[in-house]
Amino acid sequence: MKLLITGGAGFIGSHIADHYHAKSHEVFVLDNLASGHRENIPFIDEDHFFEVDVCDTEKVTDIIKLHQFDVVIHLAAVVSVVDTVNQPVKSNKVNIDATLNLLETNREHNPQLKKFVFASSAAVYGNNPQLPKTTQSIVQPESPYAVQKYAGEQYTKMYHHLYDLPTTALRFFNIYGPKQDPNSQYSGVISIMKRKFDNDETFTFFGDGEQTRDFVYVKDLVNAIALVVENSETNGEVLNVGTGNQTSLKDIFSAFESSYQKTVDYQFEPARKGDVKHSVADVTPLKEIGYEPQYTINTGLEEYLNS
Ligand code: UD2
Repeated sequence: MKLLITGGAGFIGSHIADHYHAKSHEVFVLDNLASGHRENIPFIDEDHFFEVDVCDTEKVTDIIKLHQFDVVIHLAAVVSVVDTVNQPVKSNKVNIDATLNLLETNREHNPQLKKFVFASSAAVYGNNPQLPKTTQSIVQPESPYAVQKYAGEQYTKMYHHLYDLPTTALRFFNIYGPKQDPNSQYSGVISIMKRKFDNDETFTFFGDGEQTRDFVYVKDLVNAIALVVENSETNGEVLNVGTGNQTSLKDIFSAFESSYQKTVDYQFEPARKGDVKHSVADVTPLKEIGYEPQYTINTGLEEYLNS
């Protein structure tokens, strides 16, 4: 298969690229390296790497026209909630306009397309307290990021219903694993905790540490995507990608202590504004197409912390 992964030099994209490259598929990556890193994908040669902004409609269209990809996995985005709060208009261009353009370009110029996957987010649920979160749950976007992801997934879905494009949107829950960037205070909490344990620094719990998340090891996410890519029954669907299990931050901290055989100092600060107390995905629809997470939080952390 010939695949295009937008945002393929990022944390998640590079794992997807690795998966398909290792299976001898022809993988192309499009990334402007704003938050991705070329070093994440050393196995992708220059002929398969486009250092292009996903907003550059002309270049993106030329690439699609020329290569006629079987599969497009669209991850390129402003991924930081805070960046979208600071730059709502600019991030709207990347997260909504570029998504719409990519869909449209594929509709117009790529008749052989077998699957278009869009990365949405559990952020669309906002503070809706209903658990587990199902795709039937009410959405309550509370940031430009969440609004933009919701718009992107709805366009993605609509392109199937209106134009028969083979699309699927996936709402990612809390993904963690190697190559996740811990450098912002809004990076994934597990990557932050790892850095604190590596450097013997103080970890800060925002809130009481009892908050829970559905943490997904990145390799389980890759497997979920691979299943969706092969499954035409998911066309026009929006699916959660979680594990169906929730783990508290305190339990994650204890798992780190066991793995590192030491502890680090910790402190408590008030919960972040808009923070969700509990989050867990209903993954029944994904399981119906054969998904079964291969990693528990303990085995995922073990692999991550020893990588
Ligand atoms: C996730 C997404 C975010 C958005 C949001 C929507 C990630 C990395 N972030 O945020 O983009 O989609 O879901 O709901 O997937 N925490 C600490 N100490 C720290 C860092 C975090 O206590 O140093 C807490 C944080 O306040 C939260 C929990 O850990 O209660 C998880 O934080 P996160 O930023 O990893 O993920 P989340 O679910 O808030």
